[in-house]
Amino acid sequence: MNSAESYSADKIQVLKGLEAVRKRPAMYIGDTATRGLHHLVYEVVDNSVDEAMAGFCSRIDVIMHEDNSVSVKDDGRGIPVDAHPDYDDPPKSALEVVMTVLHAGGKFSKDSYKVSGGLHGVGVSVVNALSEWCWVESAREGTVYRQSYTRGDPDGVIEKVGKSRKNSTTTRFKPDNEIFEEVVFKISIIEHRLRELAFLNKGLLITLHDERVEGDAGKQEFCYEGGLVQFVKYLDETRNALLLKPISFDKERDGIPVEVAFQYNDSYRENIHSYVNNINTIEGGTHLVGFKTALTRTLNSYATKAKLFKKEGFLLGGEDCREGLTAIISVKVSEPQFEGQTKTKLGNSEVKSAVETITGECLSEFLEENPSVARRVIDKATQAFRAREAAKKARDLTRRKGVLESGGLPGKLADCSNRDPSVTELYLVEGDSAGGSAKQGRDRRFQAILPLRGKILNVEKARIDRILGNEEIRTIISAIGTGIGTSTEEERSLFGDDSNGGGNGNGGFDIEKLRYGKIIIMTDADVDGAHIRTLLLTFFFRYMRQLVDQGHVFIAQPPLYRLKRGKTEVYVYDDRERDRKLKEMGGGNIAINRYKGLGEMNPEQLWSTTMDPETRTVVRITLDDATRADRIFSILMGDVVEPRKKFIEENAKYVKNLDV
Ligand code: 0RA
Repeated sequence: MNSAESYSADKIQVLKGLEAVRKRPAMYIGDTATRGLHHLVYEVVDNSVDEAMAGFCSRIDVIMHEDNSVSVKDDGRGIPVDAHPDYDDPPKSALEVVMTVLHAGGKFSKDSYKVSGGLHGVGVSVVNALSEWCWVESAREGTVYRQSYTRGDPDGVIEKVGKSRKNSTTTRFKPDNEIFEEVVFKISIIEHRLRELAFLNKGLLITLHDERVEGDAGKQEFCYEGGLVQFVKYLDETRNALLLKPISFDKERDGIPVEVAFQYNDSYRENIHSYVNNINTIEGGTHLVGFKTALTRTLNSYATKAKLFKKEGFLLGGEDCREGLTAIISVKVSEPQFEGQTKTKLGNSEVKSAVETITGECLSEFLEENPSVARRVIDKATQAFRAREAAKKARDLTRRKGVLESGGLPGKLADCSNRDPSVTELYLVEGDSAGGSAKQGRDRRFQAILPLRGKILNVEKARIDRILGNEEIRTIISAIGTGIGTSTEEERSLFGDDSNGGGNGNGGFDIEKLRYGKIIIMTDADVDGAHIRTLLLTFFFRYMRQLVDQGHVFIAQPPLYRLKRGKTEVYVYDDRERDRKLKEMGGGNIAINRYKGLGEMNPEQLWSTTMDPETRTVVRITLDDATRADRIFSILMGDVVEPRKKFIEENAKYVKNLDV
């Protein structure tokens, strides 16, 4: 899609120096924890994907090396090495400028790339600055050039190091442990992003080799000729599809390429993911609004014309048309404006009409040509409409009872005295007996306790009316105070701002009404506990998504063992720590007490091991990744058994810390 016009170094714009990056890394990559660490890889890979989007690269090879360095090789044109016109004293190659000058890169110059990844696009110089060491090899016109760097500074000038018949770029870097809290890459995170990129760029081959794993087990390949259609199938692997195959189209309008694929399944949830220049727009935006508007309008006008509605003048609502919908919308925009809290909401208004027009035209054509498919979709949406009416009645009932309003706090809740959510905490505790201990052990000034009896409803398998009919869930909702919304970010974006979860007409989610800044899930360290935890997380993810997004949800970490010798008592939180401590204590005469449930601890023990902010550990739940989380929840909570078995087997070793 790009002109093959020869590059000249002066297209690279120079904005700023690099020192700032090492001083304030979080400004550039978000944080210096797991998320930021993995951003480094995304940044480097995105540059290669840009080269692929420009039509010059068909293969990207990513290797996680044993020393925790990463290399990324692509078969594109190679980074130019000619002298950069802005640097003559001393002279610098374009490659050196790309690697050492902040915000330098062809991608920032409008005409050298038609589109480019905007969000991760902080520039590969940021990766260089945050690496203990880094090197780049660019193979161009037969020669391999190389330059290496230490913490962003060149070790020397660019050198010719060999010959190559093919052009390519290879970047290898090792994240600096002076900067990052965590320098070990998680293959599952990298793998997810590479797969996503392969789905979004059909035909592009991306390989991943984890050299930390022996043999072929560490090797994977991602390449999807079917692109978004395969992406939708992948997301819906655990669901029952309604249509034989996803509906899809791929068209350009006003210079904006638009790709869409979607399928309906027999669930009640809407699952739409949108992308701009390969970046997941978590907060949605104009492309999404364009799609939704066109979907609702086109289904209604088709059904009306085909006389599929019984009552004249009847119209389906937007959410009816999206019940059980899984969709991917991917657009390429040359100058994307990102807005919103996390800068993942597309603002360009011209994109709305491009997506809306294309979706409208292509979908009505498809419906005309496939009347039986059309009827199925309309039937599904009509059923959704009826269920929504039933839910409204159920909700009015519960609202009359006052459960969803603030003020009517549940009787089981032992509230705290402080009202300031910046300090208050709500413990959701498994079982009445542990709940009792927690109530006695807590600091009642800022810690509230809500005991939960048994398992809460699996919201993944229930429609909203049943969910609201569930006693345990209603109690949780009223204790937290925010109300609920539909879970999807898209829904929020449709309602314009983040204060309204909206959508199901269930009163909406209002973060301002949050009564506790920390919602802490405290369950037993056994299978049932893990299940209850997952049920609660699923509920928060689907119906109080902002709580999760904004980091309000935590998991308590109760100890697994108490080791006791004489008067010395030590609590340990996993088997490894137990063995280490046993060794430290010198073996012999140590009583090992395994806690099967929270209920086995007395109030003081529970306080000191699990609830005292001075000494406890709580794990914050983060959802970096909506598609990954969605898949994991649907695998764990959905109907189809096989993928769940497989997932649990594969992840058995991580079950203690299932981070989604
Ligand atoms: C600007 C111009 C040209 C290549 C690239 C950027 C380029 C950058 C990266 C980063 C990773 N892989 C890359 N591959 C290419 C070349 C222009 C030309 O040869 O005419």
